[in-house]
Formats: sequence, structure tokens, C-alpha cells
Amino acid sequence: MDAIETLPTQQLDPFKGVKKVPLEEYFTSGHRTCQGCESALVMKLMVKAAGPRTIVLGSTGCMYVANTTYYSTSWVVPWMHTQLGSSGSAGLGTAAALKALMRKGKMKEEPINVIAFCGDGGGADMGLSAISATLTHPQYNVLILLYDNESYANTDIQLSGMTPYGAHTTFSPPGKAKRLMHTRWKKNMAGMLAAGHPETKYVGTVCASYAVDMMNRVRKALTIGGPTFVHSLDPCPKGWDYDPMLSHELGELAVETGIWPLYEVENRVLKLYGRTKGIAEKRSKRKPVRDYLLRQGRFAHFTDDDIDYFQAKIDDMWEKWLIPGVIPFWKELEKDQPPA
Ligand SMILES: Cc1ncc(C[n+]2csc(CCOP(=O)(O)OP(=O)(O)O)c2C)c(N)n1
Ligand code: SF4
Ligand SMILES: [Mg+2]
Repeated sequence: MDAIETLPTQQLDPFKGVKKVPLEEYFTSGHRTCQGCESALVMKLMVKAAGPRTIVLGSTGCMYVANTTYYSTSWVVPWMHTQLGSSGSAGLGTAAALKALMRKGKMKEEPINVIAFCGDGGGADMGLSAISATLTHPQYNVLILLYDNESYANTDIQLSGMTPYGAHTTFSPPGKAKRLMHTRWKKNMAGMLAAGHPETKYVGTVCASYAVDMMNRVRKALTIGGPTFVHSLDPCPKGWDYDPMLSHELGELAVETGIWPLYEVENRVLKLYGRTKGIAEKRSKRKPVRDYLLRQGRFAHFTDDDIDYFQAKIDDMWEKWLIPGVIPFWKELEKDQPPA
């Protein structure tokens, strides 16, 4: 059998602390995102981590529309928009084109990072199949970064498959006849992609409240190469309905309450990291999910029963899942049974 031909990647060592992070910016001023937008911070950190020899592609959404309005852009590196469900195929196509141009001698051979980002609507709903297909092509170096603000934010906060249980969105307004219009549980995107794509050498979850950790996961994914996937949870002041000054705190709370476990699957080895590791090793306690929910207007209609239900689901993730917070297969328990 022919060996799979891969191009070398850039060797991006982890930043050893915030003082070692370079000052150069490749996503600068000039964007029009809301005050406190964590997804804009994710773009800035993502490309700072990747460095100047990087091509970024992005599907439609806030990070397209607000960053490239009226002939202006905050991208310093080459950037291209792609259709809402196409981040996977656009990223794969770009990586394949670079490889072909280098093979034919039409471009100097050098490792160039290709990053295709997508929102939760574009990536976890509409473009899921294209991302899945991309992760089955080990011969191309492309990182898919899903920035998850838990709604179709750009078109005015519609419900996506990543919107949390019970949240108020424009498609799920609480009313008198029905208080909770949305009763589906959020998809487990990173766990699903890691479990389902054994040729993919890196899948990780991140949160920009832990900026250096986040950048180092991006650097690791790009260095390992092949198709890789990073999922970022991004507080969104407009969609989540809170004071923009709370963005950083809400990201931390998502991790500290156990809603958003930080983990990576590197060469098929699973590692929890950061505060999630501390929780799993019982060095710190999970905070009550109430602390997170009640800071956000999208959950303002919740009763104590709703909060208890939410807490019980998070407890299940940590106490009953085979791999806590990561893979939702239930452990075989003596009496407990998974929900019907
Ligand atoms: C095929 C298609 N359907 C609908 C739209 C309209 N549209 C543009 S941006 C957007 C929201 C995308 O949501 P998400 O991917 O979560 O990104 P966000 O806006 O939240 O950053 C929608 C529905 C579109 N551009 N293309
Ligand atoms: S709606 Fe949310 S994701 Fe979109 S620009 Fe505003 S804060 Fe950012
Ligand atoms: Mg979104």
C-alpha cells in the first residue's frame, strides 16, 4: 500500500506563560463585533497563536459579517469567506490546493497553516458533514475551529443544535402557555468528532478565558497536522443577554460548573486539562450551575425546578458517563439506568 504523503507542518512550541506571547497582532482593530464579544477574542488569539504564515477561511456568521464590513477588515493574514455550511470543504480544498501547487513547483515549498473557522450554526448544524468528511483525510493539514456562541447570532440569535436546554432565543421565547420552548440537550461536538474519526490526530475543547491554554491548543493542533478540530465556547453578550464586562467570568464559570469540560484527544490519548483536570481529580469542586445560569438573561425565566434539572444533567455527565464530561456512554451501574 502507498504511504500517505503529508506535508511538514510548522513547529509551534507552546507559549510558556503570558509574557512569552508575541505582541504582533494578525487580527486587529476595525471589526464591528459587540462590546465583550468573546468570539472576536477567539479570532485574535487563534491567529496570534498561528502566526503570520497562515491562511484563514471562515463561514458566514458574526465572525464573517462583523469582521469584513464595507471594504474594511481586521484580518492581517490572507482571509477568505466561505458559504455557511462549507468550512470543512473550503479548508480541505485550500490545503489540497497548496499541496498541489507546491508539488508542481508553482509555489515555494513551505509549511503554511490553514485554519477554517465556523460558528455553531455553520459547523455543528449545517456543515457537520463537511467537517466530518475533512477529518477523514489524513493527508491534508487543516485546522477546523468551531467558535460556539450557542446560537445563530448574526441573524438575531436563532436556536441552534448547540443552544443550551431551556434558553431564550428568538426561536424559543418563553411565554405564558409554555415557559420552556427549547427542551433539547446540546450536542457534544468535540466528543462526537473525536470518537468518530480515529485518523484525526487532535481534537480539543478550549475557552478564551484561559487565553494561553487556548493558544497552546491551537499551536498543538497546527503542529501535529493532518485534519484537526478545536471547539471553543464563547460567551456572547447579545445572545446570552448579560453585561459585556462579564464575558471573561462567564467563560470561567462554564468550566468551573462543569458545563464546559476542557480536554484534548491527542494521538488518540485523552487528557483533561486546566480547571477541568482539577475537578476530575477532586482537587477542586464543581460550582453550582445556578451561578452560571442566573447571570444570563436567556435563563431569566428558569424556575428552581429548571435549575435542578439542569444541575442533574451536569451531575450525570460527571458521575455516570463512561468518560466524565467527554463521552456520553453510561457506565454500567447496579441500579441506575440511563434515561429512557
Ligand atoms: C445557506 C445559508 N442559510 C442561511 C444564511 C443566513 N445566515 C447568515 S449568518 C447566519 C447565522 C450563522 O450562525 P453561526 O454559524 O452560529 O454563526 P454566528 O452568527 O453565531 O457567529 C445565517 C443563518 C446563509 N448565509 N446561508
Ligand atoms: S452577537 Fe454575539 S457573537 Fe455576534 S458580534 Fe455580538 S457578541 Fe459577538
Ligand atoms: Mg453561533
